[in-house]
Amino acid sequence: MKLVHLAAAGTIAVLGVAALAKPEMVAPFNAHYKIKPESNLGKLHCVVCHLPGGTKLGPYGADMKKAMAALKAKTLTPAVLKKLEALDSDKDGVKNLAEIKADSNPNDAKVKPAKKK
Ligand SMILES: [Ca+2]
Repeated sequence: MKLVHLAAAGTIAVLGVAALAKPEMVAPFNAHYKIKPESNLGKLHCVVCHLPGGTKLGPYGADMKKAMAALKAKTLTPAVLKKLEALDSDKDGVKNLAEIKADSNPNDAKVKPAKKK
C-alpha cells in the first residue's frame, strides 16, 4: 500500500517538473528562429513565454496559447509562430518578429530593441 502511494507521488513530481521546463515548447521556438543558447533569448528560455519564476504565461505566451487553440495545434509549429509574428504581444510598440530578430523579449513590455536611426 505504502509503495503504491510513493510511486504515485513520484509520478506527480516528475510531471510537475516537465510542465515547468517545457523543453517541447522551447526547442521548436529556438529552432525556428535559430536562437543561439548564448543569446539573450536563448538565456531567457522559458521566460520568452512564461513570467519569471512561474508557470503563468506572459503576454506572448498567452497569444501563443490562443494561436495554438485557433490552429488546433498540440505542439508549437511554425504556423503557430508565424501567426504571432505580426502581433505586438507585450504592447511596447514593437512587433513580436522584430523583437525576436533583435534578440529582445516579446513577452516583456519593459524590454524592447534599441531604436534604429
Ligand atoms: Ca513588443
